[in-house]
Amino acid sequence: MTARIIDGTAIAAAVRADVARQVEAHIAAGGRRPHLSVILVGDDPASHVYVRNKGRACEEAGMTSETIQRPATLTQQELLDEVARLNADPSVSGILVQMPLPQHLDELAVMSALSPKKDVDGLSPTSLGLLLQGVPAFAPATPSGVLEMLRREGIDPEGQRVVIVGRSVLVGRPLAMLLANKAPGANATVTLAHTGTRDLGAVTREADILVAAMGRPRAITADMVKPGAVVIDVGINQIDDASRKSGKRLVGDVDFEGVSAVASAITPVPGGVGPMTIAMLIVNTLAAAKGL
Ligand code: L34
Repeated sequence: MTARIIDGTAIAAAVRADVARQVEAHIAAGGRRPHLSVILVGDDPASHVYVRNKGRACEEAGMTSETIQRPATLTQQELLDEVARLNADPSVSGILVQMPLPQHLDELAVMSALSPKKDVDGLSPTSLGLLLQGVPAFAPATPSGVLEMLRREGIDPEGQRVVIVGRSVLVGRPLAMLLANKAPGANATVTLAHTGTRDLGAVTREADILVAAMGRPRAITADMVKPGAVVIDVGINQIDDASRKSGKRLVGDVDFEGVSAVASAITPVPGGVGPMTIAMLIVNTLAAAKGL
């Protein structure tokens, strides 16, 4: 079998086009133009690329955005003050603090400081708590991007066995909650595996839908995948590649070449889940502007 490639770039473009239409309708109805404020601390090159892509997606969807860049030497108090200022600014619809933060900053304290009404990233304890309760609030962008991608591809997780490898707060944990929800496009039987799982291959081979999100380059190999499974690769890892001009290239947590020969459908890296993350961020930003 040769897997169908799920085109995240195209699906994300369709989502963003839908948002752009809804933004114009919202403004035509007298609403305020949505505005996203992104806080970017330090000079991690990958974070700069992602944040630039987020700003561009806002503009293309008819939203405004600003990136507040601060040096890695920023203090915890300065960061909390910045968040408080944005919380209080009525022209700001949504706030995102790009992760990871430099070591000396407390990510949980920062996420806790976000107004739940502006937490378009869905990472505050309130948003994550509501997600655990099964109450609709802002869901984190990468997990909701995975669900939206499956929905638009006609892959229904209902009743299926989903194995997620990776338990991060950004992806694995919230994705497990979303997929286990008794809701259309979810209602799956979810296993949350991780780097401590004994005989990981035996667990992943149970999956009808396998999600790789543990941040280990090409760790999911063909022998770990049930023939015909759908494979969603959330990983983004930079590896050395002497054949490239840059000397580097991006790979996922899945060995794409090998697994493509076994799976029925697979997401590529780049061009898979990454663009969906950005598309769902602007979905959430519009919802925040509407006061949802
Ligand atoms: N607060 N921090 C917060 N929210 C998030 O949702 C994120 N994430 C993750 C890292 N930190 C965060 C992102 O924005 C990962 N992430 C993200 C966003 C976009 C892309 C990748 C990761 C993306 O656009 N990926 C492109 C390739 C980009 C490149 O050339 O490097 C892709 O096609 O996969």
